[in-house]
Amino acid sequence: MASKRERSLHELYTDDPERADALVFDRRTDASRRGFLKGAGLATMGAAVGATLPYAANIPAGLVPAALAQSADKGPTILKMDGKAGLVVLGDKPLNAETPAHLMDDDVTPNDKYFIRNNGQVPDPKTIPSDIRAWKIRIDGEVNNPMEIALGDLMSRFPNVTARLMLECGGNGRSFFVPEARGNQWTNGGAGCAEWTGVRLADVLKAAGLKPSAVYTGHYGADPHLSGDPNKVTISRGVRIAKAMDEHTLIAFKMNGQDIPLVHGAPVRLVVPGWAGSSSAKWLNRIWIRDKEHDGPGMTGFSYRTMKTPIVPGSKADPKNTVILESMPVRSVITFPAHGTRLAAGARKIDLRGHAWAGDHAVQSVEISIDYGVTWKKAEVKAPANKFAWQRFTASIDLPSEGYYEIWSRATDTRGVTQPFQAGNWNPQGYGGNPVSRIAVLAET
Ligand SMILES: Nc1nc2c(c(=O)[nH]1)N[C@H]1C(S)=C(S)[C@@H](COP(=O)(O)O)O[C@H]1N2
Ligand SMILES: [Mo]
Repeated sequence: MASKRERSLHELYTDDPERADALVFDRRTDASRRGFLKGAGLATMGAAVGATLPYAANIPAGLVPAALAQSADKGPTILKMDGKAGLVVLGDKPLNAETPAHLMDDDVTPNDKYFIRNNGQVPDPKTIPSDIRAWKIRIDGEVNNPMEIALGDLMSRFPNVTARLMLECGGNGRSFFVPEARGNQWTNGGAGCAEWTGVRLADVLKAAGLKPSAVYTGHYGADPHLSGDPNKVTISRGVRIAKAMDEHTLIAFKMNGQDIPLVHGAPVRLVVPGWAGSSSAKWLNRIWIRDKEHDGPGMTGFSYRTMKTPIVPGSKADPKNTVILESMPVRSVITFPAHGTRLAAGARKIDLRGHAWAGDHAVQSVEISIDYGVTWKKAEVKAPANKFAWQRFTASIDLPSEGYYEIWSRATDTRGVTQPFQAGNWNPQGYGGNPVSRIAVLAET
C-alpha cells in the first residue's frame, strides 16, 4: 500500500484544524462536542476538506461527517506497551485500549492488536507461577463435587479444543450514543477474534456434577481492585447455565497458540463467545455455581444492562426497567481502506474489506452504501471459520467522480436484524450501540 493512501483526511482538513473546526461546528453549544453541523456546515465542510461532496444532497440533517467526527480536540493516544501495536488508549486507570478499525483486518486478531479492557489492576506478574500448570481454579457452589483443580490437571483431564471466538466488550460502540453515555468511549474496536485453546467449561461442570439447583455461574479473577483494597472484588459476572454448557464456552489457556499474555488474563481465562466480554473472566481462579442469578459486582444496577422498554435518551432510568446484556448485537466494521484514506490521483476503485459478527447469531448479509444510505449494494460475505467467529466481507466499489465520500456498511443477522442508522435504545451506561459503520475517503482528480 502506497504511503499516500494512508494519509488522513485530517491532513487536508488542515493547516489550522482548530479554526477549520470552529468554522464547521458551532462551538458555543454542547452539541459541538458531538459535532453537529450548523446550517452553513456543508459548504464549509466542502471547503475545509478541499473537495466536492458528490452526494451532498443526501447527507442527513445533523449528521457528523465521518472525516470530522474525531478531529475536534486532539488525535488519539497510541498505547505504548510491550507486545502491543497501534491500540488507541481510552483510559489508563484502569487501562482500556481499542483496536482502530483498520487494524481489525486480520482473519484472526493477533495478540499485539487485541483490545484491552480492564476494570481493575493488572495482576503483578510475580503472582503468576512460572509453571502455569500450578495455577488453581476452584469450582464450588451448586455442585456435587466441589473441586480445586490445577491448570495442569485441567489441561490433561479434559479434551483440548481450539476455535476462533469473538470476544466483544459490552460497551463496544458506546461513543455513538447521543447524549453521551458514561464509560469508555469505544468506537467499534472493543472486539477481536482470536484463536483460543482450552477445555470446554461444560466438561468441567459435568465433572463437578451440577445439582438441579444450579442455574447461573459466578466468575472470579485474581486482578486487584483499583483501590488496592484486597477485600474488594474488581468484577464478578456470570452467565445462565445454558450458556456455560455451550460447547464453545471455554476455559482457555492459549491465545493464538501462545500462553495468554498477562494483560489478557494469564494464565487462564474464560471465553464466553458472542456475549458481553465482561463475563469472560481473566486471571480465572473461581467459578461459583449459583442457585439464582449471580449478583457479583457488574451484575446489578445499570451494569451490563440495557433498557427493557426504551426511554427518552438521557432521561433518568429505572433499574427495574433493565435486562442483562447477553448476546451482543449485529455489527460490521470496514477494515480496509482505513478511515481517512486519500486515493491516488485518478483512482476510483476500492476493494473494500471488513468483518461482521452478531453475538449468538451468524451474519446473513452485509450491504455497502456510498451515498449516505440512499442506495445499498450487497457485499460478499464468507461463512465463519467456526461458530462464533467473525465473518469476512468484501465489496468492489466504484466511485463515480472525485470528491469526499463516506462509505457505510451495515450487517444483518440471520434473524433479519440490521444495524440501525443511529445507536438506539439509549441506556445510562451505553451498551449495545451498533449503528452503521462509516469511513471517509477522498478521491482526487
Ligand atoms: N478478572 C477480570 N476479567 C475481565 C475483566 C476484568 O476487568 N477483570 N474485564 C472484562 C471485560 S469488561 C472484557 S470486555 C474482557 C476484555 O478482555 P481483553 O482485555 O482480553 O480484551 O475481559 C473481561 N474479563
Ligand atoms: Mo467489557
